[in-house]
Amino acid sequence: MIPRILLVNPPIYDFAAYDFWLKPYGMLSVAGFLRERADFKLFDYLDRLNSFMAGEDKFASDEWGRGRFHFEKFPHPKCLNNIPRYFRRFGLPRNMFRDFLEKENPFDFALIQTTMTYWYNGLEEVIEDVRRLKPQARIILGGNYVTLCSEHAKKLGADFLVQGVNLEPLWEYIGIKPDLKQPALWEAYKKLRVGTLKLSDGCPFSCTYCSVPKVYGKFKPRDLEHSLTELELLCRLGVENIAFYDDALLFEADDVLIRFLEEVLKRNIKINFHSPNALNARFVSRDLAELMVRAGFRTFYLGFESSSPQWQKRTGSKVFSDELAQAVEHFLSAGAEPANMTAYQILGHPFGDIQELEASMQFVQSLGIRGMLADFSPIPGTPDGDYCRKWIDMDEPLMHNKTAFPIILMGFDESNRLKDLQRQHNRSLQR
Ligand code: B12
Ligand code: SF4
Repeated sequence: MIPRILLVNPPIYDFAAYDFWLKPYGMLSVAGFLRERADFKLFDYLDRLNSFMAGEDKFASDEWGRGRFHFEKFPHPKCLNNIPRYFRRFGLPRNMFRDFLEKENPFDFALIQTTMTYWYNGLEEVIEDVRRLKPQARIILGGNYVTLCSEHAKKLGADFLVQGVNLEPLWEYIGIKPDLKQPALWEAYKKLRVGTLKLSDGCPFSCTYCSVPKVYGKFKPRDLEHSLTELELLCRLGVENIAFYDDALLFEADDVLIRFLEEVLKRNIKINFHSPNALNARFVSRDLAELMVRAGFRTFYLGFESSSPQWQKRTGSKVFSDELAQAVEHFLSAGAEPANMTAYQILGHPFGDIQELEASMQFVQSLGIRGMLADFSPIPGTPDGDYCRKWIDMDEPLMHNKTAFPIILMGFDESNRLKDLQRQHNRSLQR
């Protein structure tokens, strides 16, 4: 008998959450390596195609597969009491999971995806239910929260934590040999329209607000054949939109993205690609932009953060303003829709005094594309995150909340004023 493994993507407790191509890709990758060596059942609280949310207009997907989650209002956690926004629980109702567990046979293991550090309330809920209704299952957590807040995660009562990207201890713990050639276990979904891919790990930059360089080390391309196998599987399952989860998708493009996209064209694969995790404008050449548009890229998110040269240099020099302008020009002349191009700018960064955010917003507007204020989440173990100990208790992951931190730093009114200004800029582009 092969072991039975439960896979859970937990609900989100937060002020805001939106299905911006969110998938538990880390957990599905691990499950894929164990394909046919275990019997899997998936419960994804954030699956908008689940019959509970599917069919309701308010949860319908937009043209690129994004949409709203079901939510219930929930009391604020004590430490976030002063944040004047509704606190909510997003995802399928808790009793659906309990009913599901009651009907299932015992599990040997329960794998639970962890994502943002400040989303651990969802894990507590899942762990409590699994412990009560499936006490035989050994609970395993992996992903970003466990990696960045391992001491905190140890207190949640799981049996085993997978920190970082080394999976050897996991294989040893569960006693199954993986097949690392296998694609992620996407077929665990009954119905799937959105998938994710990652062609590489790590990033060559060292931005002072980011955890990626420390967690992943040197930039490393993933095996191209493996990515193509995942792509083919997603196509067979009927996926229409794919979001890349790479941190540096355009780095060493000749060896990574270009080879991948050339195969997409050669195999005549028609799918929409998206880059929610910020492209680096520095690497966008005319030819690369043209290839990306031709191969199916439809939305383009560019990491910009600030037009202030002083801020750019102080935080790692990942991109300068002229590079953003050049990239936008290349994408536009390749045929990208300006309405589908967005530059991210950090809101509530601790060096906000030198960020010149309003000038940055104006600069982005002058390029004819949308801007999006990305609320700053302080991350433990990064220089900027550690600097934030001045204002908040960084050992309490709820305080890393991206909605909360800008309000704590600059006040509710100022944070709202800047968000309104960004909305005005974006509206003026539509005229
Ligand atoms: C994709 C991504 C997103 C996606 C959403 C992902 C999702 N499903 O929710 C988008 C683009 C929407 C996003 C948004 C944001 N993100 Co983000 N994002 C990431 C990214 C690139 C990958 C996360 C991920 O899915 N990893 C899982 C897979 C893909 O990684 P992997 O290496 O293959 O995983 C291996 C191991 O880790 C392990 N593993 C992973 N998961 C699991 C699970 C189990 C059970 C097991 C056993 C093993 C295991 O096995 C895998 C085998 O290869 C990370 C950076 C990074 N590289 O980790 C940042 C990261 C998580 N994001 C971050 C930030 C700051 C944000 C934003 C706040 C940015 C902003 N200001 O808008 C927002 C917040 C959104 C919100 N609603 O609150 C921070 C973390 C912040 C925090 N406090 O936790 C990170 C770490 C980047 C950084 N700057 O350092 N993000
Ligand atoms: S370029 Fe992006 S992924 Fe790389 S260190 Fe900077 S913020 Fe992190």
